[in-house]
Amino acid sequence: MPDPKPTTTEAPPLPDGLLDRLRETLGPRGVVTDAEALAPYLSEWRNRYQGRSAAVLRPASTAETADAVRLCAESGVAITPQGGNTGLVGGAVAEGGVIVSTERLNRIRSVDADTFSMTVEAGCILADVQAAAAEAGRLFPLSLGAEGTCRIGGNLSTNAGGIHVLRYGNARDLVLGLEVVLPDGRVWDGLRALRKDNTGYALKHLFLGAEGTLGIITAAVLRLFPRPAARETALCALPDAAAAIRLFGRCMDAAGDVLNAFECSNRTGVHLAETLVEGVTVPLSTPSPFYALIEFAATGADDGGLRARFEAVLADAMEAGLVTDAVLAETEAQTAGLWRIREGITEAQIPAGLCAKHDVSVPISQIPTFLERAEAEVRAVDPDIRLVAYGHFGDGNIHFNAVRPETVTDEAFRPRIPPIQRAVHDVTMALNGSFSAEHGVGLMKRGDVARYRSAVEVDLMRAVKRAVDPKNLMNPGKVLPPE
Ligand code: FAD
Ligand code: S2G
Ligand code: ZN
Repeated sequence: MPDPKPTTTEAPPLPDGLLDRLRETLGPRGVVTDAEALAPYLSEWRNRYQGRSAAVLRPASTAETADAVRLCAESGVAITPQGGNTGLVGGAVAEGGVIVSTERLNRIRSVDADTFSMTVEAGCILADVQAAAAEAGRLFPLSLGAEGTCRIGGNLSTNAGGIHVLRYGNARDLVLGLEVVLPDGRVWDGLRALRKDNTGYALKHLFLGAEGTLGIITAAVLRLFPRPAARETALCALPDAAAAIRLFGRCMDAAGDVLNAFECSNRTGVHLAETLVEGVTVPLSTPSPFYALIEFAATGADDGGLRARFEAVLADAMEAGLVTDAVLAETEAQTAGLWRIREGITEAQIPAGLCAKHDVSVPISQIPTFLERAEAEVRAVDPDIRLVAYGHFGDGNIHFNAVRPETVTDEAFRPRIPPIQRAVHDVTMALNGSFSAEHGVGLMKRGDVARYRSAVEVDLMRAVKRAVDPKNLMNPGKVLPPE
């Protein structure tokens, strides 16, 4: 359960003289203290937390970032790194100190098509990185609902997932090199575009997924891939989750080399999208208990073979009773319409009302068991909950969101969230799963780290934190449970 919002947005004052020194270093555009200008940096996507900070620093280069961090470290002032502020676990919520926004670190430094790599600064918006790769005839495959706002430093720092993990891996799998400003202001330049480099500890992996608690990522060398020439997308109606898992197996067997996405949803998820979000239309004749949105994509000349392969897989699956209806998009507009349904499920949760959200993963074969057990636990707390179960089933990742009943207010529902989350995470962990598949820990899931990660794991993480950030100034209070 997120920590209660502080009653005041009053930020603790900064030590005398620090702001003047920061303004000298960063220039007038580099330091924001005006309350109105500060507001967007202190809000949080789901409005669950209220940030408090006296200033946002906006360095325009790695050197400026290093100088700012050094000045803060000398004054013992905590730093909250912030990218697009789309994180969903409160990781970018400042609790005092300063915020360092990467928004002005937004240059695409270079694209090396022959090496299948590009070097970008941390403040580049994900959609801009995708576009720059496409311009060079390459693909940067990280893709998620917030891609128009989130920034690549935040993506790497949360080890973001999204819809193509199945084929290309998480954010951490897409990084060749990193540049990081350490908590004492030193710069680690690890910007190497090498796929093979066994020269000591894999330092980049300390910072990938560290949620800003070990340093500020200022640039990265990203892996690029061949751009698919052919892409086919289908929406399938299924009888249940078990059919989805068997269909996934068939897609992997028949077309594992081109399977680009395998997203699922129960009926409630699609129904809420259809009824609450503009522009969502489900082009199937009757509502279905379960749905799969599947994408094939192939590089090389598009001779129609990809579509034929997809049609054969779907026909066999219908024959076997795994798919009861399906639509294979004929045009780009129809493809976009199918993906609009998927995005709409996420968007629908805001107008639908307060919900107990879960971003869990289990071994793929355990998804039906998870859904059954977790639903039983949730219904025991409140039988009328609207249960949305959707997401990246191809990765074993379920966004299992228990939305308040229409007859219950947000306020009346709020106290039911902790027992629901505890029960759902207990079911997840009993199936050898993860209580945070892709969004990270932030502020929100520190209690789960204490409850479910072993003492050895927590000790090891504390040892790393103490070694890299001995003053505990880099995003303090995030990821690790209070000692
Ligand atoms: P922020 O929110 O600004 O920060 C996130 C964390 O990273 C914080 O701890 C912050 O301190 C740290 N950080 C930010 N920049 C840096 C830096 N340069 N160096 C070090 N630390 C830094 N996430 C998924 O994984 N998969 C999804 O499918 C997905 N879908 C989403 C859909 C929507 C509509 C929304 C709103 C969010 C979604 N998210 C998803 C969550 C979120 O978009 C990701 O966590 C994203 O990677 C956060 O990027 P950001 O730039 O907004 O980071
Ligand atoms: C997604 C985002 C938010 C949610 O859309 O895949 O990661 O509903 C999610 O938890
Ligand atoms: Zn997701």
